[in-house]
Amino acid sequence: MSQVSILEKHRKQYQPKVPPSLRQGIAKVKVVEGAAAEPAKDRDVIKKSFPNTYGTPLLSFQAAEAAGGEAKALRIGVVLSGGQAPGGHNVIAGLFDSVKSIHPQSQIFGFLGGPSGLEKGKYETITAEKMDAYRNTGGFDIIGSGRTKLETPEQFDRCIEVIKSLDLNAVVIIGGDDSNTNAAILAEYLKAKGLSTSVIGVPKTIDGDLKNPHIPVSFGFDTAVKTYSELIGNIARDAGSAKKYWHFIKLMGRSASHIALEAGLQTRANVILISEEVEKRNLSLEQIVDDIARVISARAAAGKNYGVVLIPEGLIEFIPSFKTLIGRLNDLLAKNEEAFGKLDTTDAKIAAMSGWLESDGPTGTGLAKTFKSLPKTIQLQLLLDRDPHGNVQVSLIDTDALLAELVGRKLKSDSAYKGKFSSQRHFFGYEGRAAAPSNFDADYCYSLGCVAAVLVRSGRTGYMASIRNVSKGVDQWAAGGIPITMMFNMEQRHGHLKPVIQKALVELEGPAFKALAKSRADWEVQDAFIYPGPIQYFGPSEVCDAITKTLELEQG
Ligand code: FBP
Repeated sequence: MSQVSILEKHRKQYQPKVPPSLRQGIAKVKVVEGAAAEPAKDRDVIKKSFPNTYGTPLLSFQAAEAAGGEAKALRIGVVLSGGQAPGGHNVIAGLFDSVKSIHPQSQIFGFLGGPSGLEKGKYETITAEKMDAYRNTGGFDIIGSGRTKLETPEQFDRCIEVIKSLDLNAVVIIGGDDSNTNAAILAEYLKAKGLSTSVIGVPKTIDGDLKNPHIPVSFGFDTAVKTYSELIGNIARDAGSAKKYWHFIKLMGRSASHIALEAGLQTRANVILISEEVEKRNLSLEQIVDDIARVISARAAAGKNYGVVLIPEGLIEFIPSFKTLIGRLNDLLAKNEEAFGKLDTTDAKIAAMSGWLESDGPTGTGLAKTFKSLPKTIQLQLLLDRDPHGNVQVSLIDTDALLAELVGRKLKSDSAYKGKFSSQRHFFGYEGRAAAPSNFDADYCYSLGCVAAVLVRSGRTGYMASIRNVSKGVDQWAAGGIPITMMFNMEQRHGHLKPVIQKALVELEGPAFKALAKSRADWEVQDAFIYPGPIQYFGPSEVCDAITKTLELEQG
């Protein structure tokens, strides 16, 4: 990194705030053990799968009078896993500063390109100079990230070789629900093999779906959603100025609609779709289209041929008929992998899949009908490669274009509609994932890095770093560690029941969705837009340290 912007230059000087228990450095942290923690359900089967790491206590931290523990150097490997999320560099900075503060010979090894770096032993030692260049910056470019899934004994054995060759005290895995699930499996594996190396997870994902009573929010959500809300506000202003376009905006969030919900609350767009609601109400694509067309017609009747529609990225998988279709496509793609791989034209792929669906009996005929009714681009997008976790890559499906097209057709066929409909489409995702972290994420991430260091130092494994009370000022933040197995439940994955961290979807009975449901009708025809503006780093705390509406509503 040779050149930096003026903002980045100033931002590097920012010293993240940490909770009171961490303020005197990690040597002066007292780790207090609470009750043994167990998952809410499926206890027996999870206990059986994790005999060495199940039932460990909840941990909370207190500031100690004097330094405790041995002042020995720690050697820690760190992995950035999955999609970028603002603040990842600060997690490493918190870890780095903490371990150096207890012993100058401590070392942090950054595994390159995500979990595969750990498996292949590709790493870089993080120097003070390198660390300083990345403080309070967005992205994961300090060591890169990747989506390799570490889950087989062979992979774990290769990791063990690397862990032994570097003589690591710990591996810190910074990732989402799947990566933290695999962190717990690795922790169990290492213990079973007699290794004392800790494995600690850190909750990351802009999607906001790694949360529970102990993890109020995953890092990156705050910055990403503020970035999108700024852009949506700008678009709403443009729409209200030009008065000629309907903007269809797809927002990242592979499954859960937390981002769309928060951005909706922040900007008051005219239509805010929430995938979880679509599923609950068993809505079809036609009903969704009809509802958007209803709002467009009502605004046209009020002389407003413009507006903003927010669409969660994962919507398509939550429309019940599509969910079944995608599940069947996954099976058929896996079953016919070789034959499908040999097809070289789009038409051949679509035709082959339609045939396979049709040969599936009456259910298949219905699914084939839905598949054939879709525009070609969407058909092809549904057939694209799955990610290493078996997920459809929803970021590659143009749901915004699909809805704009179908709404356009619907309005054309409606003789009562007298307005003008012209659409613009947008996808906000990648522009938020590597944004410079807000104060909230800068502080939260740096603190999570310090928490991970405390957990390593106290010899814990299979824990996730946790900070609670984050809706209050940093002075009230409470740091600690949560056994990952307590977040588990059993789910079907690739045809097998597996222990995994439950993904936190939008709760329709939760305060954030209820706030949206209460007000959204008022935002349809009125121009009630709010323009949040850009993230601020310098200025009044009310502006710079603001938390998301979701956190405010959920945590009080
Ligand atoms: P994580 O779950 O790994 O944090 O990634 C989330 C995400 O940003 C989703 O919102 C999006 O669907 C996906 O990553 C895109 O993945 P990719 O970077 O592989 O295109």
